[in-house]
Amino acid sequence: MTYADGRWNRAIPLDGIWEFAWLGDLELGSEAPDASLISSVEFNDHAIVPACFDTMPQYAGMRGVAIYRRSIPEAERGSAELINFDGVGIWAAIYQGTRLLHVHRKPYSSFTVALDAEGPRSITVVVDNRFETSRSPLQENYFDFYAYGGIFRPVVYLQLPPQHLARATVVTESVDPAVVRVDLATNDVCSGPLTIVIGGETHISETQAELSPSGASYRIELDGVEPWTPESPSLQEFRVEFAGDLWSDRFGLRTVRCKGDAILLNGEPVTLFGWNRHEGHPQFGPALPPVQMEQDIRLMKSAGANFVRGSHYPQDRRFLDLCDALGMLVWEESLGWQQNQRHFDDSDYQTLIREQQKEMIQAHANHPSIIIWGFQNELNSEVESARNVITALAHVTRETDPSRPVTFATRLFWSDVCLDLVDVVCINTYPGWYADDQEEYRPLHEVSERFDQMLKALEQKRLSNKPVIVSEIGAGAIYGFRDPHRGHWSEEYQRDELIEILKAFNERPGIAGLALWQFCDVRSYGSARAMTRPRGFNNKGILDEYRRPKLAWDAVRMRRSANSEA
Ligand code: ADA
Repeated sequence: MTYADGRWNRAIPLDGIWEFAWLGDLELGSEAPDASLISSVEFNDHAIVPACFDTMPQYAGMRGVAIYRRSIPEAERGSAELINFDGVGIWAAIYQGTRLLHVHRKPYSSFTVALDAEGPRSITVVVDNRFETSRSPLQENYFDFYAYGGIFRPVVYLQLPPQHLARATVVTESVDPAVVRVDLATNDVCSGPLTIVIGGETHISETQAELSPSGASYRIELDGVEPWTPESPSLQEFRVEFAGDLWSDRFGLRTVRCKGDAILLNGEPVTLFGWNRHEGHPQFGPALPPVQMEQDIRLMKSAGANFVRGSHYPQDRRFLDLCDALGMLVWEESLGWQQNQRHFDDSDYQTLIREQQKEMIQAHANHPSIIIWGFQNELNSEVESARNVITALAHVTRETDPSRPVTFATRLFWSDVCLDLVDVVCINTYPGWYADDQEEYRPLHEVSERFDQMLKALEQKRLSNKPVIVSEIGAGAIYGFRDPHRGHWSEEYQRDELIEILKAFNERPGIAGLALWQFCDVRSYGSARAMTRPRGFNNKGILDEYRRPKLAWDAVRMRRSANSEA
């Protein structure tokens, strides 16, 4: 659960320059460092938060332990003090002074720690970016995206009444008539006056309401509220005042449902087109400046996109805010990449991914841009045991938020045994790149053939009654490598393949969505696996890592903008 959303009126940012020390290959074992180690650290340097320590020139590419420290504001007596971290990787231990408050094992998850009012006014964070499956099993070395270390998303300090709102979520029940449900939960059983204000109008006013951690719901009919759409992303302000506490946030009036093979946005079928996007930049890793996030969204929109898949982890809340404001539909998913039986049998891992899924949904439920919840990209879903994993995750997802469809992306459309368990069938496929025929030069004909095979497989599996998204497809190209032979890695081949992909998609209107792989090049494996990744980057970006367009960009832009105008 995150307390920072809706708390901007009471949040004090802790971003800026923190004290820092590099502890390198310090042995951590299975426990967080004890007080004596924390108190003996000599903070001999400084580091920026939010940022990745392994993008600092002297630690670039290194794995090990880093430690951060800074002071925290003074509190009024009797208040609850919390610190929210929006994203830290890979493993972290949080201390007030030298007292351990929390061990964090879920990279990219937002989490909140409670402070001790009597404790010292400083916070210390130990961060380890080494791969260690017993301490930090969610992110592994074999993933095809670089695992950065550091406090790479914002940190905020909050001072709240001791009994306070823990969540305030607005769910659209219907767009016309406009009806929403406001779900409230507190940290503790608590009673007091309650007011719910939407768009400046007071809708609920009770002199003595009782709220608890298990929650209460209020149904509210609204008048004259514009629905949220990508074309007209109209946001509504809401405010909840309860027993001296205040929560203010935004929501959008919009519904999303699956009906047959269509995805309905506000009751109308929507065709999704856009990109998979990693939070990545060669100099900042995932700690992108917000202006880069904004540019990314504007770039995608300029090329005709209405959709982005936040591959492959919970997103930075500022990116989601921007998607809300600029009108971009989002698929958000918890962290996962090609998990297999080893992970299915690991109860610690299974608990952590379910927690991350639930926390991601609770933290981001008010973002109208999010229309799909996903998890476990390309897990080994051809084995029966994967069904348990997906059933459990789909259950957590639907229980936490029944208002959005659920999915996972498969790469095994013929042999997959789990697709019936989710609402949207999502297929990652690389015809013409990871080609069927490894001997053929420029096997571009595989693209339309693969689309047909996919649809045939779904028909045979009796899945044609679900919406289908081609959730990854693309080809690699090295920026600037132009070649008259137009073969693999040339910008020409990527462009030719992208043209085939768009053609195949346009010719099959029954496919509900297409997410190209990928928006821009991103740093990949930090191991010898990089052999298959020239420069150590996944080069399937249609922009390079600095967002410079490859040849394919204009080809996509011209075809898709023309298509959206048609
Ligand atoms: C998979 C995976 C992506 C990326 C892609 C590729 O489909 O989901 O994260 O690794 O392959 O580039 O090969």
